Amino acid sequence: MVSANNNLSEYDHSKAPGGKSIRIALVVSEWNQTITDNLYQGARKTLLDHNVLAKNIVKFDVPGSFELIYAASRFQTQKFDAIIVIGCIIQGETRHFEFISNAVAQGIKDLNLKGKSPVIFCVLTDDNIDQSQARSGGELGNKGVEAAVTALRMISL
Ligand code: DLZ
Repeated sequence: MVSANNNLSEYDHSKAPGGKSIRIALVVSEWNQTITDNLYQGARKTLLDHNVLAKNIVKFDVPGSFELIYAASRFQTQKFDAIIVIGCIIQGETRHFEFISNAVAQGIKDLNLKGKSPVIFCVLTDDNIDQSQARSGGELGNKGVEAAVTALRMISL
């Protein structure tokens, strides 16, 4: 996770294998799109840097983070080595934040328990947009980069 104490955006490249045969699906939520697009760009560039072929990186947009679960489950039934779900949920005035955040985390965890292919959690859950910007290419790195590295490491399992 990106934090002041553990910023994986500055990672050891040798710990993340890559390869031309790897296929990865990136599912991207359109809510808070400037943030999710930065996360996506960070993830995509990192995969390319690790020799994943552009044609093997598939992007699919969904309306909001809640929809990441269903879309990821569909990609799990296809031949993808890993799926990265990208979203940004920002605290509002109602309890919607808790419902969406918990549902997405539980849903993605459930997909991972199926063991078909790893689903990497790249969903920011922040108090405000400043925190999201800091973690999507700002002073605390880019969680999309971390998600890509995590995907490559899990594929090598
Ligand atoms: C409805 C909603 C709200 C209030 N906030 C967010 C958010 O901050 N981030 C996000 O990704 N999605 C949000 N959504 C949309 C839900 O994820 C979902 O798309 C709708 O409830 C429709 O199922």
